[in-house]
Amino acid sequence: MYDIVTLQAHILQQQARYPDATGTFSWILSAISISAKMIAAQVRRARLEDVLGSAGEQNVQGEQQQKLDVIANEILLRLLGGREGVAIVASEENEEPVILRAQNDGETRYCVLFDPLDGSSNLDICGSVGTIFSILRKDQSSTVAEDSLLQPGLKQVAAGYVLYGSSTVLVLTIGSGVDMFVLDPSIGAFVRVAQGLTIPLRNKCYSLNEGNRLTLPQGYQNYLDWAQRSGYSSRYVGAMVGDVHRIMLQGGVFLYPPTKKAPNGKLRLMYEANPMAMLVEQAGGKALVGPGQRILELQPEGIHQRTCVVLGSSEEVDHVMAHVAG
Ligand code: AHM
Ligand code: MG
Repeated sequence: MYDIVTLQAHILQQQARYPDATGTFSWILSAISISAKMIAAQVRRARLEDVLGSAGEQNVQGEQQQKLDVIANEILLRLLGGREGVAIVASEENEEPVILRAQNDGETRYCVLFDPLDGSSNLDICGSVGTIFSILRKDQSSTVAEDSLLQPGLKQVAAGYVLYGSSTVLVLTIGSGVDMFVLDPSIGAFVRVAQGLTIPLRNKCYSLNEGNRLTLPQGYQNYLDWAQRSGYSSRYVGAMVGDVHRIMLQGGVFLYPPTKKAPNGKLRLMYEANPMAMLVEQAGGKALVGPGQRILELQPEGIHQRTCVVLGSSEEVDHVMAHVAG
């Protein structure tokens, strides 16, 4: 017989390892878990409720917002806003961070950053979408709220994603390994299905938007030539959460290099690259911007900053970098 451990029980078990813990942090994770269930329910009913398609507005990146993007964003803002331990919330969908409790009153408070519905163009075709989140400790010394968000990914206290796929999966790290939970809709709880996930060291599979191939820097084109000659497969969901989840379980490499359209890369450092990099490294993989340059070491300069991303199985990332370094 094995124990059935819900996400809530798992969080309490982790909290018990720190005798001084006040529960503030656990309470924030519980808000994320409830948000994930609410968003999952909306995603399942999207076509029935007619919340597919564009909301007619552009987000701060100049992209069309989907109606469900807006709904998912509001769910997270409302749930996290109600938690005393949250100082600042920053979302890919909002130009400015939402400052909830910014006074430096000595209380330990946290900043939560998220991409509420990543890969939302997959919604209309019933494909995978996800939520990505990152938690930082608020820097008590900073007087300007945005400054306390601009910490390198290495400072993240926790990171995770929720994949709304054929089942709803939550993958979480709080800095010591990666655990995976699946939502059991019959009881409304996330149940732990794996502890200490490790990414396979190698898998001959790459994941990128190959339509951009001709505008990639030469090193990436050379890598693709090499991979294709070496019998690699190509897999691309078009939603980072879906692609990274496959790599977490089966290995391979995910790339979003600079392109002509997006010369600094398309993915956002704070909402996408940093949390995924923490998860990948915690699972024994690598997450780099370029040769020898970890995503987690980048000093952010703006909350919506973009970056090049190469992450996944350690040996597969090395193969890419060997070609990029040329
Ligand atoms: P989004 O946050 O606007 O949904 O964009 C991020 C998504 C990632 O999930 C995915 O990996 C990438 O954009 C796909 O981009 P492309 O369509 O250029 O391949
Ligand atoms: Mg996104």
